[in-house]
Amino acid sequence: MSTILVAEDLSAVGGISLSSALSVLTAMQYDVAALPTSLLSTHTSGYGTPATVDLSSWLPRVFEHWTAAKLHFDQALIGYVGSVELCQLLTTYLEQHPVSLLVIDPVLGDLGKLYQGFDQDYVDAMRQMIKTADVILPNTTEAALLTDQPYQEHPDLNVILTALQRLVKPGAHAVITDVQQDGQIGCAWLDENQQVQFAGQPRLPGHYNGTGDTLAAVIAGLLGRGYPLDESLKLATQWLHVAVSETLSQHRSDSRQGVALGQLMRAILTLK
Ligand code: PXL
Repeated sequence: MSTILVAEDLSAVGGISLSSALSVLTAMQYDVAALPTSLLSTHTSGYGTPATVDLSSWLPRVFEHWTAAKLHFDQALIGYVGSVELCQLLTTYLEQHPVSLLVIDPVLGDLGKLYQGFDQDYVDAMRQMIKTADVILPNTTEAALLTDQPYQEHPDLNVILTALQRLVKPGAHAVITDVQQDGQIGCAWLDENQQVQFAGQPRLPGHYNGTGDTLAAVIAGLLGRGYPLDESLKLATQWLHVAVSETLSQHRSDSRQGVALGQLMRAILTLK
């Protein structure tokens, strides 16, 4: 069994981030070290201002303990972090305890806007942190913020992916996760010949919180299990389509809740 460190917020209500990643990666047969980077009563989209606990004085104690206990993680997934200081703490720990695969979802915003509580300093800290990643998974909003370009719902993929590739180390991959093309939504990346590739599924109506968090967990899980990048992105996009379809079919009364995970779990369990 592989070990994976997942560092992102634990939002008690909303079914996103760590709650979703823990389910997905456990189903994918990982031993998950679930490290909350901050505690929130809900996520920050739609419930008003959450009650939060800043964990920046706890994290160094966690890392000290893990170091003393000689713990090793095979891979890591970083999602929503929450502050510049926390980004720096995580980067330092992972520099001192390298993993064989580091996936970073540089969670900053969505639909052209920064999430509540984030500012330009935080964008700069994220730009620093992604230099250490093997794979980054921004959405189009985050891709624009990281590359300092105005947000466009339909950016020139060649231009923006090339700009993102300049922000990561050689050999690392930048993948934009919410690209819309011809009625489809999915992932875009540059292949080894610098050609734009796209893996998409028919776009279903609505906007679902936490889709990016769940997608990132699935992609990190597949890559760690040895699936090549293109196959991982195709499969992850198909499975997220299944999850969003299930969510739609539930006719939920509270649209703030993250995507349904039941059918996605079933799909994951078909993996050999
Ligand atoms: O899905 C991204 C995300 C993660 N974590 C928290 C959030 C959001 C988006 O709103 O608020 C706490």
